[in-house]
Amino acid sequence: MKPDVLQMGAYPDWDMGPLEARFVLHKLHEARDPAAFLSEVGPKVRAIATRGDLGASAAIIAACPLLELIAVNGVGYDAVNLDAARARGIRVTNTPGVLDGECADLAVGMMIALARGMVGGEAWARGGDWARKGPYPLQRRVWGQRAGILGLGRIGMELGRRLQGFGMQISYLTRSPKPVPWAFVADPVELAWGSDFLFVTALANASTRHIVNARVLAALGQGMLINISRAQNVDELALLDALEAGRIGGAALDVFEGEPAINPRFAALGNVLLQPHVGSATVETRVAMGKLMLDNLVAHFEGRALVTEVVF
Ligand code: 8YV
Repeated sequence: MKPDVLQMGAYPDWDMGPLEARFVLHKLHEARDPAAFLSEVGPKVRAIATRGDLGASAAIIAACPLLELIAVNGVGYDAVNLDAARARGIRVTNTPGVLDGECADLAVGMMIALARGMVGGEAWARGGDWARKGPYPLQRRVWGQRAGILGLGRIGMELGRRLQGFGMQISYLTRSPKPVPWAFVADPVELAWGSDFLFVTALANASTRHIVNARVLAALGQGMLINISRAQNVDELALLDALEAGRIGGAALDVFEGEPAINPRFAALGNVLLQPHVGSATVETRVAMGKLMLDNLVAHFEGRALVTEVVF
């Protein structure tokens, strides 16, 4: 008999065939009345298949008394209520390793696009009145500048390697120094103080909540912030205040509080580059993420070791 799995959100088409071949999927995201749907299917659910952005709340976990596994299609598991999972011995898997290069690429692209004003430059060239307007305003240099990486996990490492190619002077903050040729800094304010570009790549948990706060932004000054991690790592209201007042050089953001409904104050700003949470969003990487989530689900129900279990 196929195990019953609660599906929290949509997956690409290529994931659905293999998932449906092995599991009975209950699609919460397609339910007209999610609460009624959950009370009907919850009692038979043995696994939850979710995404980094959707996770699994305490209420969802409580609605599934037979739950054994929460499989996240995503590296971030901050939206999974780990306390609720721990209390019932429910295991959690994620998809680390297969999206590092993608997220690092996006961070580099965002840095260059923001610093060089590429979005405005595109409109300048496309708009038809370049001849009348004259040369595009001068922008900011990237190569050789100082980069700070807040969170030197797998994605932060990939990012650092790329930034080396731009001859940047790299500092990083992480729990303890790592064997890398970059400068370890223990304090986020100090990291921001020494950065022209401050990248946030840390996983999100209670200890990193608002790690980029008003003081860090003040230390960054006319430097630029690039966040490809989770919105909660940045005090978004402090960031909006700093951007509106021109107190920081700019921000490139892939993640937002309450996304996909983002604070409308962002749309009015000229010193930001906004992306719709697309760090891992390439065909190649999403194929690999889908396969890794499936491999974890299958391993669990075949009684084999999980491929990428979250230890919490
Ligand atoms: C997406 C992500 O949110 O990996 C993560 O943590 O944030 C993303 O890749 C999503 O989980 C993709 O399915």
